[in-house]
Amino acid sequence: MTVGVLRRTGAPSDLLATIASMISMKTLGEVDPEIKGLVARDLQRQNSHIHLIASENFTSPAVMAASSSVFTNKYAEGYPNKRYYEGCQVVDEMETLAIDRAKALFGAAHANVQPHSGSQANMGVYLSLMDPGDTILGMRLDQGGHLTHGSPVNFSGQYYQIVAYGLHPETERIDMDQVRALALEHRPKVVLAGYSAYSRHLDYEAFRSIADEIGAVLLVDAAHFIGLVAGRTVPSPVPLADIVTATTHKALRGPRGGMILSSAEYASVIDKAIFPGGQGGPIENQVAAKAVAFHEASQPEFSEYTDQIVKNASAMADHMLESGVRIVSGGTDNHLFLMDLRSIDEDLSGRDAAKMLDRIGITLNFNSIPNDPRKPFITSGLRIGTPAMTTQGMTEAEATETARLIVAALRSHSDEDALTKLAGEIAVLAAKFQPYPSDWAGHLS
Ligand code: DSN
Repeated sequence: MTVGVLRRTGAPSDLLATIASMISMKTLGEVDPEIKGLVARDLQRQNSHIHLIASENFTSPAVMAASSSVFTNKYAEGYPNKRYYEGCQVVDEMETLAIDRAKALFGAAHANVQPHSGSQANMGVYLSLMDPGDTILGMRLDQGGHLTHGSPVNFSGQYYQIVAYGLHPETERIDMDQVRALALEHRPKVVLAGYSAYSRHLDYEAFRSIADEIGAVLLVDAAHFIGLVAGRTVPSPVPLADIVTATTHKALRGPRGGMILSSAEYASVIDKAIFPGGQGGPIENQVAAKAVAFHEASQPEFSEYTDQIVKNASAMADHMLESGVRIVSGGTDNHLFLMDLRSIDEDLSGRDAAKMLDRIGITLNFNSIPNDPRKPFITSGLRIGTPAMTTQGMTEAEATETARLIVAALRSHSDEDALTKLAGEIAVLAAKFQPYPSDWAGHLS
């Protein structure tokens, strides 16, 4: 029974007050101090470290405001003007705006902004193009690919035949001769280009020509670098690929979520594969936040930001190479690179190194390197990415200094006194480049 009904039936005022409080405008701190405290602690963690996880970033308060807006209350299964629920007039306008902004930003004929994540975007594309047992040609996870590109522990490897390519053993660049040979031998329905740990440009022309040779669909998973594409810092896959999947929360600096761009030919099958094929109701508050991110990414200053991401990654990789650290594929063209820790200390694993660095104020992730002798949960590598540190305001000078601090810490990993001193230097640097004001709550109210 609602407060309004109780009021009309003359219910006592303390009962009315109790019921009304259930939908009152109390703040997070008043309702749930425990969660508020955890938010505050993570804000403090985010504000006090240097952040180098290649897939993370800091969103603007505008993105967060849309993400936590009343659109969270709306069910809108379907697409604009074709919904299974009433009351979608405003949501339709908002989702249409998000779609139009994505199409304009990336020059795509079609955009689906409903995927809850990059993995769901990839699943949607697979559902739209393949039957179980069909073949897909993608990059091996341990060579820089992604779980959804055919890992045996992922749906992609369990429902589809996977043929996997890797890096050339000498150049550590994608071996396009191998890609072509595998394509001709196995005739996959889908040729997939994309990565989560590869530091070089993809050769879209070569992938396109291989896909054309065997009549396959060319899918580019741009989750990692779609932000760099938005800023025009790296070449766009959109003109050459049939379909591009992406996330919105990495270099693009939007809310957590996914999207799919495609030519007009695939629009209808993709939309059906996302809803009703793979998902139910879209998370419209996240769609609104994606729209805000597309707007932010279309501003001229976003290109300056994405150019700086790449400059920072190059500055870090250059310093490491000069310090004698081995970098997979010899450097970087994008926002990330992989360090081979064996060039610092054969006995130091990626996992131990990452934990030690996080403890002294630098947050990144351990990562397999090509042909890694260690298991994926141990590894011999670290992945370094610069989108978040660039949002923190760092440029080449700080990127080089951060690389110096990392190498010094890794070389002194068992010397607690040296690590304590380095932690002090890192804290001073991080304090100058906090992503958010220290006196902010970390949430909207
Ligand atoms: N987890 C993402 C990454 O870190 O690259 C990929 O899904």
